[in-house]
Amino acid sequence: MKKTPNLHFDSPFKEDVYKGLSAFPKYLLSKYIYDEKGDKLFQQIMEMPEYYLTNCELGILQTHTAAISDSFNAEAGFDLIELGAGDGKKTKIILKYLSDKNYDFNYLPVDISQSVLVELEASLKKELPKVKVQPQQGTYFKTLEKLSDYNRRKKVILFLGSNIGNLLHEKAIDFLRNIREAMNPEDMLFMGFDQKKHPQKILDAYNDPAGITEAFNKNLLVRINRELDADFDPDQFLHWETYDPESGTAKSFLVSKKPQKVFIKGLDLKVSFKAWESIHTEISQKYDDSVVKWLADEAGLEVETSFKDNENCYKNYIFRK
Ligand code: AVJ
Repeated sequence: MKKTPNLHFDSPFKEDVYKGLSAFPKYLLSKYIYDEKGDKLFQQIMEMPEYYLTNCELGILQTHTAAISDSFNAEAGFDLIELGAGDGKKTKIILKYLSDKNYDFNYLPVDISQSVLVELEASLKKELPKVKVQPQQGTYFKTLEKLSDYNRRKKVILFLGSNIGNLLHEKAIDFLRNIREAMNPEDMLFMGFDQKKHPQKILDAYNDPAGITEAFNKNLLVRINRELDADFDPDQFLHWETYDPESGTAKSFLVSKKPQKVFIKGLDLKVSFKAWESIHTEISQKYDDSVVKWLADEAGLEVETSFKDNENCYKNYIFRK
């Protein structure tokens, strides 16, 4: 193994890019796709006909609005905390129901991006003026920690969009354990998990002919060029998607079309690519009931119920401590 030089980085982005592109095989972390441009590309992905996840989950929330909301079982009043709220399109279905029924609750969207929260609050003020919104800018766990003291009200935590799918199982368990830590015995966790299905349908969702998913992945290179003064030529890489039906893992790569060298001035790093060498950029894990139950067991959580669409495309689970 090569010795890692004892370097000091002034940002996690720099350190992670350095590590990922010095490693073998090379990788970059998918969380860095989401700068302003990456957020826009993901919005476009959610509009694509091939990206079934959004509509499946929307359908589940529409079909089971009452059953889901009533299962929150919160006559006494509660805090609805959403991790990674985005534009709130899906959550608004639940918010409307709770608001129409005059449930006593606060909606606390948590996001790292202040501008996302400002927009969400403004749109809620217009569309659902009765809903009490308390935006929480920050990371998920810092915020959950802050909200986990015992004298607060019951918490219902939402984590939609199968966002957990970006984590390897081990990391997903850590994530669930952290949420569990923040939960009191009466609290609930409501989460979306994309399900195993026909491999072609999964591949198509991550391999659109218009090239939006390609641009989304290549945004990593564009961002490194801009923020770290590098000279990646995104056209010299192709986007490649795989799906392993055994593990349920969809995996994205950028593959170098030729031997090439890239210089990242901000890291003083020269990166060499052989022809057809890969950079792994993202995983999007697919699940079934037994895997979800195993993850929950490992994290000390219990599956209470689940809600699905007719085609078993996608499922939302309620967990308790
Ligand atoms: C936002 C992580 C749920 O993995 O399905 C969409 C991101 N990547 N198309 C996913 C994504 C490529 C998405 N998540």
